[in-house]
Amino acid sequence: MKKFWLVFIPLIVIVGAIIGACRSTGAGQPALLALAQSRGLSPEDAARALKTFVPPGGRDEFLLFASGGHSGQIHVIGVPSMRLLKTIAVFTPEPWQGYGYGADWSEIALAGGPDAEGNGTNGTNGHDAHGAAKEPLRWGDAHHPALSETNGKYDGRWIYINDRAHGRIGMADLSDFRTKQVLQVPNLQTSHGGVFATPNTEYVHISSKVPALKAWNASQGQTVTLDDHLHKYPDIYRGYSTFVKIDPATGHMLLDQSFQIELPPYTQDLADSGKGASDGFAFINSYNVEMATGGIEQGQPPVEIGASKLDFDYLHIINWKKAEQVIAAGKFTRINGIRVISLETAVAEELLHLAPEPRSPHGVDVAPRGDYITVSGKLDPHVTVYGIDRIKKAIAEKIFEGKDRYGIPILKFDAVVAGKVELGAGPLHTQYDNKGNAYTSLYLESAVAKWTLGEPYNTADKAFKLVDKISIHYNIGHLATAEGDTMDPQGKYLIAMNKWSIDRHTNVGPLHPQNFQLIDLTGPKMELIADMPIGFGEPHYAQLVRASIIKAREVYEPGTSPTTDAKSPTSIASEQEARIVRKPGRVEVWMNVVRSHFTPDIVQAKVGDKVIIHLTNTERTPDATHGFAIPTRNVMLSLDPGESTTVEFIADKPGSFSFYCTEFCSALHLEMQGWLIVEK
Ligand code: RUQ
Ligand code: CUA
Repeated sequence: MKKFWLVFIPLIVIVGAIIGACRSTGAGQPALLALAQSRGLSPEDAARALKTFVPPGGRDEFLLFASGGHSGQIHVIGVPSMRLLKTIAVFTPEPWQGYGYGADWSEIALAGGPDAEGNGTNGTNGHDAHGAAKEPLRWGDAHHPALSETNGKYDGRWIYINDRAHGRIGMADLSDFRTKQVLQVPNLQTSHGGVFATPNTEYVHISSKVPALKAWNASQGQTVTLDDHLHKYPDIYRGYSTFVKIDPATGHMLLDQSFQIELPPYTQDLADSGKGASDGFAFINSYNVEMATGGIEQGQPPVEIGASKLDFDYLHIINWKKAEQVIAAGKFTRINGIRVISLETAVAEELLHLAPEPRSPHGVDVAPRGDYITVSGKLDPHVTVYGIDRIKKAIAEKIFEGKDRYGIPILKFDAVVAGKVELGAGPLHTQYDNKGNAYTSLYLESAVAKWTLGEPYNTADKAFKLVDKISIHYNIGHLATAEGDTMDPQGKYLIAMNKWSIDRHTNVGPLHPQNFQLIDLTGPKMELIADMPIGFGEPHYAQLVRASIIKAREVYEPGTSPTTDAKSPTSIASEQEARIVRKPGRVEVWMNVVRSHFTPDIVQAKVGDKVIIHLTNTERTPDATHGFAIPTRNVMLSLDPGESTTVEFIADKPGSFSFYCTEFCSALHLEMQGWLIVEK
């Protein structure tokens, strides 16, 4: 311990000198020293504290948009302080924001989002090509967030995330951090590959994970048997790569302008977008090219064994710009409401190729200039780096080593691989920095490996080379470096997203939090500087963006509907416009919401009446959010300043129900209440 302090004293002197120079009232050096000692902090700990500390009222330099896993949400975390700033509800109800508790904007989002006219739903959710319920789903497994991009860089406008469980994509607008649309992508049951945005957010890509029954539509009387599953698997299942068209003005997903490419029923895994040198391409990993069906009781091996028989799986290389032309030429079939390019057409038009990749790969991650594509081995200690120049050449010169059973040409492995690097056990995902380095998570080894991309990036190095490694705690999945999957990585920080925390935090019961770890990339060696327990679901991927790129509004323009981001026709401008209109079987209310009362504050209805309440928060003050909650029913709204929202329900039971504002909005917040009186 003594030695520590010998090292530490000079540091304290420097820190103290800086503080002393900047502030006349700064803590003295002995006080700082005593403080660190009294808290049992080592010199390294004290330095880490200084690296991550954001003073009261200060701002973080970066924002981490992290998937919430089966919480169905996106979590927004300040970096380097690792403070949670916001949760965006996407696939699951969230009462604070009134998401999924009666507010029209959230019900519209959960039900598919507004149609082209900006109102109602497009009815795509609850469509039941796979037998899904008509009632909107109330859960999802949020995996891979994708911020929208312009010229291959984050533009801070929208964020998309896939639902691993259902093949859905949620879209949130970063002007108000609210979900606007949840789209069930047809023909997908599950999803993993993506989402990613193409370099100008022309499309957001999502592909199936476990293949789904081909052109399946249970409502058309199709059936399937166990025998089909076990013996006709290669014929009856298909994967799909989906390019979901994005409206360049609103960020909404436009199903009628989207398309799919039919894929073999391998299990398509992670995917990434080409950019720069590889713009126009998409890359998807796969496993289970063996097409193992499972069925332990039927004498089949479990999938984990059946899917690992062969030494190679296939990297799928898709030329989506070519696919666009094929669609424009009308060479598609519409299946369950989306245009689909068949496998035969994809092969004939030469827009789909395979390249062997070492068995059971996981992540595929395109380098900043788009020249290299890194594939992680999962069961192989190497990452394999493919060169886009080599891929293009092999395609042009038809350097094939054969075809798969569906006739898709397989590019020769040696012709397309630019190099391999041995990193350690269980490589999963790779991100990049601004100095020509790549960072790969090692699941089995619980470590992050730093390696160089070689000459085109960093003239000091001629080859792909492992240069540093750091242990993490424990079992890292994804990792995120600052803008590390864009054409403009920022370096500086890396967040390790760890699946297990074991002994890192106070025991709060057998379900331990996940563990995010912040790693400083600025020194010659990577340094772990903070832990952040994550006590909700299992996060997957995250993206780290400069906070200055996100421009959220402070308040809404008066009367704004969060669905359309325009003035709602049912909004009111002031208390004077508040009113109740009664018709047989129906009560319609235009309610003003302001500190500290609702107008009207008594709503009278008869049992069986349909009650429609249009609420407008007519405040202009930031933070003057009001809630509107009615006990005994699922009505729980939140109205931000300027917002207008509608809620509808049937007054199905008699009684007097006291509704109230759920936000402590003023000194007389408790008085902000009213009654719904339902007469017999
Ligand atoms: S992956 S299990 Cu993002 Cu490593 Cu989903
Ligand atoms: Cu409004 Cu409390």
